[in-house]
Amino acid sequence: MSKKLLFTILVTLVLTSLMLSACGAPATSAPSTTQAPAKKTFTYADMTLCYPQLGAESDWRTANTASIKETADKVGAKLIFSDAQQKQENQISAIRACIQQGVSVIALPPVVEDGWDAVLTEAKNAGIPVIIVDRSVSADSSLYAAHIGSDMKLEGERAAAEFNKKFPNGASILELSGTTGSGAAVGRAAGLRNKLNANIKIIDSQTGNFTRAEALPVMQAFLQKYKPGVDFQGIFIHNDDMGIGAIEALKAAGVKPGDLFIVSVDGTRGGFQAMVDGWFQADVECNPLLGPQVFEMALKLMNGQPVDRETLTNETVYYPDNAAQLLPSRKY
Ligand code: GZL
Repeated sequence: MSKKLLFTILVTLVLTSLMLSACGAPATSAPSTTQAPAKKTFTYADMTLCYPQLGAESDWRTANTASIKETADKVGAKLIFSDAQQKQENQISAIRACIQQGVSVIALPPVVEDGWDAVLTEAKNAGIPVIIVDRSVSADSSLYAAHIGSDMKLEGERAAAEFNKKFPNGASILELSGTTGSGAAVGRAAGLRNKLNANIKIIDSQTGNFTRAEALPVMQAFLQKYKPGVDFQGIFIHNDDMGIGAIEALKAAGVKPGDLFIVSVDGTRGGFQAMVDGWFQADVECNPLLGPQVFEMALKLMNGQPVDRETLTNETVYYPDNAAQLLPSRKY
């Protein structure tokens, strides 16, 4: 073979291979020796979930804590749990400790709406996803992955509907509100005012911080100022525990079950008993059993799967007419 022909063949081969590689030759190119490692799928056994619980102020909170702990045990995930005794600074310290520890996910039940931006930014910078649980936060939604909880404003609107139904010709009511600045109290108060008929007046509102102990003196002070049945005909109470504290003061003042139209929130066993005893005329459901949803979402976040930004619990209103029948089967 002449040198010229050999040279032409070589040049053609080189040009062809250059052209093929420029067009990203797929199938004929030799397999790469450095295949990307298969992406690991995390399981609950790989999960460490941080739950800086806000406190132990109510039966609702006790049930919420139990739901989280029982779910962690059931799925086999590691749980870092703490009780902030209703103090935001304690929740923030607990979150920072979890960030230091490099947990998989933080699930935060915020005691109040404001003041979370800095610590949520720290979690984001550490690459730890945050699920807001139960109450809401005012922080920018880019600072957390999702919210799972109740529609507190709707709960307030449902309470308003009960007063509107009971008092078509108008009335005066008191409000015993939850923790000042909490998403639950803010939402319920707003919802009540959104839907209450104009002829029903809220003549006073004080916080009982969601506890029986703090609601008792508030109700006593109300009874010093206002004559039950005369100055006011009803009370909106933001949770059953405060309602039970208020009942103690009402009893001491000689008020009888049914003298006042009382609407509470949560639907705990204590609330159901207050309906059986005739003290509450309606109890707006607020469900604390969020454990399964929280852990399911946390695992999705660990595996980079998409999650719903907002998951609101489907809830109802409970009434005295079947409270005795339902009480034995109540889960909280
Ligand atoms: C509501 C929750 C409230 C309950 C109270 O989702 O945050 O806090 O209504 C509890 O009983 O203390």
